[in-house]
Amino acid sequence: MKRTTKVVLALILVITAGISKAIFTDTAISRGNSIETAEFDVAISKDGKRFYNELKLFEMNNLLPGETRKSEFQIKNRGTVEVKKLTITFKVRNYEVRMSPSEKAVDSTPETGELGKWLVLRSIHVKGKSIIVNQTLNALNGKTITLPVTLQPGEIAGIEMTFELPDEAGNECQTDGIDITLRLDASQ
Ligand SMILES: [Ca+2]
Ligand SMILES: [Ca+2]
Repeated sequence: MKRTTKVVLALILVITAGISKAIFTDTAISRGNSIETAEFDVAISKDGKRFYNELKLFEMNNLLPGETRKSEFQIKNRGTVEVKKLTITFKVRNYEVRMSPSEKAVDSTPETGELGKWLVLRSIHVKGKSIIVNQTLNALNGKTITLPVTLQPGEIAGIEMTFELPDEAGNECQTDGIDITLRLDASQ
């Protein structure tokens, strides 16, 4: 009777020890943890093949009053997160290419171009949406327009801008030039 009790006790101890050992060794290991920030990177392209952080997109020559010209390019989200806000900011510089005889008669500022007073950005088309702008390039100088689109990582979207030199543009902007810098900003 006494032996039986001992055996029972011994068994209980063994079982208890076994459970304790199982709990102590049940360890999950997690090594090499790291936190890295997401990457925001948008790039532009003319042909949709190679994308650049900086790229000249267009050059329009011999523009005449009444003419409409389009500029098309592509933007790619090269980062690792969704771009939820995309803006385009304009910086405009007017210059005189030369003074034509008919221009001289009406333009008293040979150092400053007048094209930006007349040249109008009619609209921006992106991912099936049209943003009606209808502002002169001079009015757009320094302005930021939000494009109502999002870009998933790896996604490419085409952007088309329509410029128009209205019929009323006079001789003062003959042989004038305009230098447009577009900045695209992407954010969460
Ligand atoms: Ca001038
Ligand atoms: Ca001029």
